[in-house]
Amino acid sequence: MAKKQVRTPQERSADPSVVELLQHACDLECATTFDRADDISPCPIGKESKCCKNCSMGPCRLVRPGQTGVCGATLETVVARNFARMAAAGAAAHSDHGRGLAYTLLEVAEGTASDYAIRDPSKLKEMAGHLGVSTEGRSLNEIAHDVATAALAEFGRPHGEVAYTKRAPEKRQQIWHELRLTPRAIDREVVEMMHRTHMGNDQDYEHLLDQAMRTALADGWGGSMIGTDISDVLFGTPGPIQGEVGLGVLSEDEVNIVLHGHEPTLSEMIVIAAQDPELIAYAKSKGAKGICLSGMCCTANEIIMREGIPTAGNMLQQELAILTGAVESIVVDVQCIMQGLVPIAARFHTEVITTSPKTKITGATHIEFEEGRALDIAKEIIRRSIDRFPQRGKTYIPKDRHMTVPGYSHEYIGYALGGAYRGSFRPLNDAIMAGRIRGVVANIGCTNSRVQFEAFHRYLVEKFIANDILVVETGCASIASQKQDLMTPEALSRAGPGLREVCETVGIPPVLHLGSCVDNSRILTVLSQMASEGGLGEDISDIPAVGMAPEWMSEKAISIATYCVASGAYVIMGVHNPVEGSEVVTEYISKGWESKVGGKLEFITDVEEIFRRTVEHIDKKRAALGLPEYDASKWGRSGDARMNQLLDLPVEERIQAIYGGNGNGHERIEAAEDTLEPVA
Ligand code: NFS
Repeated sequence: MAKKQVRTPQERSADPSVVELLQHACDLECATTFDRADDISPCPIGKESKCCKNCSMGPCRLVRPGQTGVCGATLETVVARNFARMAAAGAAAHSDHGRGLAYTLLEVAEGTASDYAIRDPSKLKEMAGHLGVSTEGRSLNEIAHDVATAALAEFGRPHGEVAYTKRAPEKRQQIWHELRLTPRAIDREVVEMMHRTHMGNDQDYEHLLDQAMRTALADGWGGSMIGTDISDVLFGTPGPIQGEVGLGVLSEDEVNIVLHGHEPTLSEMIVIAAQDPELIAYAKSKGAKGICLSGMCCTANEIIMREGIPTAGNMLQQELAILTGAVESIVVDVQCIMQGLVPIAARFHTEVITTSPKTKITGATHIEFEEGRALDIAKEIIRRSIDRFPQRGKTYIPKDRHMTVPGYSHEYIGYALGGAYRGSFRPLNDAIMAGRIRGVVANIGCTNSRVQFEAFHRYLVEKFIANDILVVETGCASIASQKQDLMTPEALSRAGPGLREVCETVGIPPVLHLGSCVDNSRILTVLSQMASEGGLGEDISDIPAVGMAPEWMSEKAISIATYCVASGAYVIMGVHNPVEGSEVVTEYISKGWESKVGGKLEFITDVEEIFRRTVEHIDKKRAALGLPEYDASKWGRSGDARMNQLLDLPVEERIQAIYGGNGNGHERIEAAEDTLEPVA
């Protein structure tokens, strides 16, 4: 038998601070997800999705040409069913998160969750407009009550269609209607997907995969969008804010509490509780200098963009945070939480605290969160964490912290581009039309211990901006870029000349942080607004843009990819192709979906190929719109960079450079004066 290959820390990670901690883990003989990935080779049959275990006549492994399952299911059916179930699970996770927030809003309106408040009334009114709730002469609480009720009804509405789908461009809505892809109710699509993939139902791969699109659309334009909107209503719509990222944000002399998971309801309360003078004094009484909160994964995105709380890291850094020995507690709610946290925490003084009624982990402490007692529970969690501080042993915190400016909601992008009264995407469309910005990439999704940590994110994002492609990011991908200093004004020195000019003019970095993974719905909104603005076609599929998740791992990423495709986007995913077992299905989700909905999904594992195909697609879309060919040499002669160069020149030369050689400013004024009639 071939010996298992064990990767070196350098082969496992492109992030030097992670390499350092992986070396530390080796010294401590502490196994992490990277060790487990080396230890368990992926099942070759499952990896290609050639296994069906949807009934007890199986599991059936379809490994010979033409082989079918015991029921007669073909390879295409099995592969399509497996993929469709992944999309349904992802859609369920995001949407249930959205539903949780809708219940919180309802409690706020009813006065049973008094620790929360409505922080963005205008967003609430905007939601009311989308959901058909009247606002005229009504109190905020009355509106919030009806908005929450209407949002909850979207999950199980018996008739009609998911209301937020009307936020898509007209043309997109028509495509969905013609193909019967418009989701009817959020839960209904997930349930129907599970029903259809049960033994003995839908056995046509195209039909199954089309329902996967409808289910995913119920996520993107339903559950996730509701999640984003209500988070903004309750906790504030994000705007740019300065923060810090990296495991180095953990404090040597304060109580470290890492907030990990997804839903902002708990984390926002802990942020408030951590400022309580009594608790700070209590921390000091235990020998600590104070309380240091940091975020992990999507919770990190939620609290850095609204509260400026530093981000410790992304998905694959959760175990490593504990390995620093400096973490008193890691407080988790739902999603992307590794069970591996518990045995690692047992080696240190760290307590793993689960808080969601939906998630318990054997060996962790469970303190169940209730919206009605939110602040009290948050204080209890902090107190417990402080109690652990005196048990802290030797620490090993990497010196890795980076400045960042996250928090670009679509509202803020519109404001940055057009100002408070004329918020607009016009300047962005114009910049793309002129070719200053070649196109847009949405780089999203996870990190994955099967591939070198962050290697693809780091390489691709840097290369995109150098080629004048604006990058927007969410989730763990965004944390990778923040650790690479790509979300700062200084990052403009790494951008191409055209992109740099635009970013300098409007004052944005070349890589924009749009939030957590449910906030991919913000990307749908940005794309819809760009399509409606004019000049870039009439639909999302016309825009020179590509979505990607080069290091994806979760089913949520499959749902996101599928709703982006169904919304008209080209989406590239890395790591491996989960439908590899069937060439027919692989072809269908690419060329088949493209001819049907204008978007396509491809799995590409070569980083250069991802770059090449992205640029090819962007340039193809530019050509289809009749836009000028991208030419970097045309740009870089305006904006702050140009002004700085000009300031070094003598005045005459400066004027010459600004107004051009043939007819400079002075000459033009003189020529104009010659044409004037002398004054009598
Ligand atoms: Ni998104 Fe957020 Fe990260 Fe992947 Fe998990 S944290 S919801 S799924 S791993 S990006």
